[in-house]
Amino acid sequence: MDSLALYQFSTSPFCAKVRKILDFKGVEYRVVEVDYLERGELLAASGQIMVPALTLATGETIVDSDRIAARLDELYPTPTIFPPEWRGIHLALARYFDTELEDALFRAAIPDEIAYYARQGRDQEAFFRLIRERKYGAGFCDDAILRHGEFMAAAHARMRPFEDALRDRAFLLGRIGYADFALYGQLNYLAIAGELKIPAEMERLRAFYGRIDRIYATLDPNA
Ligand SMILES: N[C@@H](CCC(=O)N[C@@H](CS)C(=O)NCC(=O)O)C(=O)O
Repeated sequence: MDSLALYQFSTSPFCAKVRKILDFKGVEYRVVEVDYLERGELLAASGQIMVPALTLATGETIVDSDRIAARLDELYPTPTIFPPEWRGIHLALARYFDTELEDALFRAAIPDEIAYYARQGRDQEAFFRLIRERKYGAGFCDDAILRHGEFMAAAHARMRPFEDALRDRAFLLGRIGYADFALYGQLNYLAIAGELKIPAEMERLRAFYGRIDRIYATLDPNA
């Protein structure tokens, strides 16, 4: 049986979420890092150009992190990411992270994401800017660089309730589940530069991020 293949951009919060769910379930997979400019293999596998896309052992490829997560939980039910009775709450919280929190963190991370793509090449950076500016308007990226402090403060305000909620628990709803993986994925925006930029005073969120980040290490015999 072929191992699974995860098509990803390593900076993508939705891909980080799926990676950690696979790690949590102990499922073997290979990562296909998709070049921002050259998406032919992704297109051939999935019929579209967005990540994450996951090719299953059957050869079927699914897209969209919510759909991938639901399918993985059916195929590999233990350990579950949807604790009994809590599925709806996990999905609702994850929806908040993947929309409202994503919007704030994505803006705050623009300088780091541009620097990341600039390291891949000038064409990659230019294409990244083009895609963003087509969606958000001309000058969006340079404006986000200028307003970085303001955007970071707005992101911190959206993170604060979750820092508070982790006061006496390791995971958001007690037992680990889908919402935790979604929050981890979005916090990944603050790790694009290679250092963790969750502010030092949000020590519970920093510990939470590390707790989920290390799931891989505990499963990898070579780690
Ligand atoms: N709702 C989708 C969102 C996926 C998404 O927005 N993917 C982004 C990367 S984070 C993408 O592929 N964007 C295409 C591009 O930047 O050209 C999911 O949950 O998987």
